[in-house]
Amino acid sequence: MASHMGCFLGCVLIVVALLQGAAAKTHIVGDTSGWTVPSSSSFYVNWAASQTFSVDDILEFNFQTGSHDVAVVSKADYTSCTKGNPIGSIINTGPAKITINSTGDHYYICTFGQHCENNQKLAITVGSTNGTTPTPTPTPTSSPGPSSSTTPTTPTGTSPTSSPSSASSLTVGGFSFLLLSTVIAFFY
Ligand SMILES: [Cu+2]
Repeated sequence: MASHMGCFLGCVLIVVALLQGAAAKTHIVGDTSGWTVPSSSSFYVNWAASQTFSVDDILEFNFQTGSHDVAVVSKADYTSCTKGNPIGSIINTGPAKITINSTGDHYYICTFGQHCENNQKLAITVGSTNGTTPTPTPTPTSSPGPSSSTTPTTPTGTSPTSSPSSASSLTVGGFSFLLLSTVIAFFY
């Protein structure tokens, strides 16, 4: 009985961790400073370093329409502040919200005047969807007896590194829901 309860609690914790991992976050670029020519050359570098980006997260560039814009560019164009080959169309209207749709490195610049040259440029690195989720370790230390129920090894431990798309996270979510349903059905 107790072992079933332990398994049940473990599964609930796993599902909660999965749901937290799947939740998309909104990152306010530059926080309260917004998207502007920064006072320090390392401002957006430091800001990006303070964030953990995942697929499906949203970048919110806050700026006044007509004062700045947002262009997605290649690494080379980011480095050289080349404004002629944006990837997709330049976003002219603030605030601009961009959904991160792939892992890897992404680069954004402002094409106004010398803004990019003056460090209004952003580079981010996006990890896998549920890679760096701080999972609460399901170890009920207070439970009596030997923990015979070392909960089933989470199928998410080895995350789908091949294609961590939103579809795969949905699949994992669906699987964990099935798992939870099975445990509940078994328990009652
Ligand atoms: Cu600008």
